[in-house]
Amino acid sequence: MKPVLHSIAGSRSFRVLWLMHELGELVDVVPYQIMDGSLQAPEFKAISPARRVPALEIDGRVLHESGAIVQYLCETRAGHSLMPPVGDAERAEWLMWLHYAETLGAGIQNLNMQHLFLPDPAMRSVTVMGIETKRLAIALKGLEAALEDGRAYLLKGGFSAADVMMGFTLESAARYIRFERYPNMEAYLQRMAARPAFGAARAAEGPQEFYSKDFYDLPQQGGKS
Ligand SMILES: N[C@@H](CCC(=O)N[C@@H](CS)C(=O)NCC(=O)O)C(=O)O
Repeated sequence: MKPVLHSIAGSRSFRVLWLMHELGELVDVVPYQIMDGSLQAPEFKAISPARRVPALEIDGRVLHESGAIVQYLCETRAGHSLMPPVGDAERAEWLMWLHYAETLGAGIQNLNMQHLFLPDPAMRSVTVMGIETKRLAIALKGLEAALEDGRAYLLKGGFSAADVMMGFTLESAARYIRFERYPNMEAYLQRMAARPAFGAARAAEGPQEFYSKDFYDLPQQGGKS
């Protein structure tokens, strides 16, 4: 049976979809939306207790947490070089970047809540938005510094699933942080987006529906962004 990915276009589920395209593994996509209540359906709760995407039905089990799914796919699929094996010199670094993508993801999620999902702009805290933007910029600076030595991917050994975790995340980060200040990261992101599997996964997931602007400036205190 083909795996089934519970997905929101433009969300972390893209990591799984992209990785499955890198692996050449077919998958059916069940689409959801953040604001239409579909994540609150009882059937979905049984699949994802936090009512988040991605969730993946595969190999007779149901998995949630994008990082865990990415690692599971790397561990259970053969014939790829997307994960350094246990004992490899780059294994620890691979794990570190895999999870660093979620440090960025948490910051982006907080900004999404403030900029996009609060029902009334008066509910926003411009102070919190400013702090979260700064914290995201600091975490991105760490990535920019790591790419300073000219490496094309997170690991010197080449493209890996850590890049899949990070590549999607950087696309979302660019809605809140101007990448002109981060030339290494900008080139890295373009390198990710040029991969055939990235393009194929993007076509398979369809258009995202929650960002309506390319870039979201911090609002003025009491104003709109
Ligand atoms: N750490 C989890 C986070 C999952 C997550 O928060 N997904 C978001 C989409 S990117 C979601 O489903 N949000 C729906 C909500 O918060 O109601 C993962 O990496 O899978």
